[in-house]
Amino acid sequence: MKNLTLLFSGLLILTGTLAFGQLNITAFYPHVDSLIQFPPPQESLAVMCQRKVGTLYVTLLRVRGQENLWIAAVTPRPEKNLHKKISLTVQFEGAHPSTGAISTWGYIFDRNGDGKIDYMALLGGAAPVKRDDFQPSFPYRGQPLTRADVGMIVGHAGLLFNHWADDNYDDTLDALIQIDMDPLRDWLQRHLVIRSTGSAERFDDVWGFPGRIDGDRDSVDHTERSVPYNPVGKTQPEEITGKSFHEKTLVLGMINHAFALCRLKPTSNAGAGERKSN
Ligand SMILES: [Ca+2]
Ligand SMILES: [Ca+2]
Repeated sequence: MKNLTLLFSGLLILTGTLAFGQLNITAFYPHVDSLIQFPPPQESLAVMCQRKVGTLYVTLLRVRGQENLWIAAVTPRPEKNLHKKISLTVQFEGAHPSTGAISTWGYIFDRNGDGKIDYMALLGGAAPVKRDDFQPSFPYRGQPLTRADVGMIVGHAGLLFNHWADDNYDDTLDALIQIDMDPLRDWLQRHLVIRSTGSAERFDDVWGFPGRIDGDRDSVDHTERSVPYNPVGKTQPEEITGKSFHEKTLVLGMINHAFALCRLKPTSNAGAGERKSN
């Protein structure tokens, strides 16, 4: 029972009590990426609970039929019908990929089954993703697009997520898989793996991957305390630092606090069926 059952036409199916504890960020990422590519039906989303945590509102949503699959949204105001306002698939404004009405949400996981979230795939934006068919002649940002170029954008567009993990389960994030855009075009170029495996806030494992995480690797210009990247939706590079990890650790804490306030647990007993909700 304690396993991750994968792959029914590429769909991720989560069953029973999860025992993901042995899976660090690079091992767990492909499963979450598969879920992102083949999300559950929008109508299976159900809001379980919403609580004010500090100055923000945390909403916990579950996917009906998948006991252990949770989504959290953090919003400045209490939101009704969040299951309709977040979109699990890419939307379009004209030919521009977009995230939908509420974009501050993510898939959340308790890999080691201790009742606390330790992995968050947080929505970063929407954009086309470079694949093998990407041509280097594709226009730069601001240049005119042909109808075929627009077709390429629409055909390759998807939701993009940054994956944050607490790989040693001490409630502090220590690993990240970050979106890194083409600096000259609004296309996803690659992801960056940024990990502190030893002392806190020193990035001692940093590399990039343009395709699959187990495929070719890129080197990444960085220091022990700062990793530059090209964010989605912006034209200037930014950097990942210890502060970035602190800020997202606060989000992780808020989500776990919301579970406690809601008297819910992200994990459930194997075979327990539909859990009581409050
Ligand atoms: Ca956990
Ligand atoms: Ca940690």
